Amino acid sequence: MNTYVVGDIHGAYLALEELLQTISLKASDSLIFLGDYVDGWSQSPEVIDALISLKSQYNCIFIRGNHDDLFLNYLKTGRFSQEWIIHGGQSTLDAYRNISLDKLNHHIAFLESLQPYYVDASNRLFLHAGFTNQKGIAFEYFPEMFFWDRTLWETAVATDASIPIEHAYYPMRLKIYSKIFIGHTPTTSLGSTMPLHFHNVWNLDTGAAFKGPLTIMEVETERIWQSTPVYKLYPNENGRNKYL
Ligand SMILES: [Mn+2]
Repeated sequence: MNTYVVGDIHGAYLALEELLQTISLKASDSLIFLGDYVDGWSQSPEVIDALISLKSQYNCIFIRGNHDDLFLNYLKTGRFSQEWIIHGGQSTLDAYRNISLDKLNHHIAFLESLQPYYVDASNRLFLHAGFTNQKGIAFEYFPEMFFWDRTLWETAVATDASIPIEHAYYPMRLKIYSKIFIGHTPTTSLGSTMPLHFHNVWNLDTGAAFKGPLTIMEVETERIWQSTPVYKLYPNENGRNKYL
């Protein structure tokens, strides 16, 4: 029985399918998706259809990403910001232009069902972005930070590896959970297309929306599978790259 955790997908249905075929799931396996299903490549509706279908076959946990929240807000209120349009929202609007009302309602229900975080029996925390309270998720004053924060990741990256965990300088937030799995801040921004690991934080957003691959990791063994770089699967699109 394996548990697989999946990084930011951003509409890259072809990459998701490629990886699911590679890992050949068993009925007893679990999947944890770290959020950002939409905004980027042209197949956001197909990604959500695939996730809904996986839910009927496997134990699945779906975390909420900031892009999923922006899209859901638009669907519920009709309002959106220019920032969202620039950062992938336009591709999602285009892809949903000819969707049936029935399917749209299923997708709204899916987006509303997304979880802010998940903690497993081994005290591993899974969430899209981070948290800000030194005592952990239950004490978060700003729940939107679960899908917007970048300071947890920056703290993990910037904390010198030589500082012992008992030292007064060691960040409190890195002591609470056995491991933390996040997406949100592409590892490509640190020059890597691999998942990156600092202290107890694993970042699985390997820049699928840009020039990186989609990544899946098996939680216990930390074995990694990566798709073809997504921009090669969508040669006639730009994703969230301004210029290719
Ligand atoms: Mn993302």
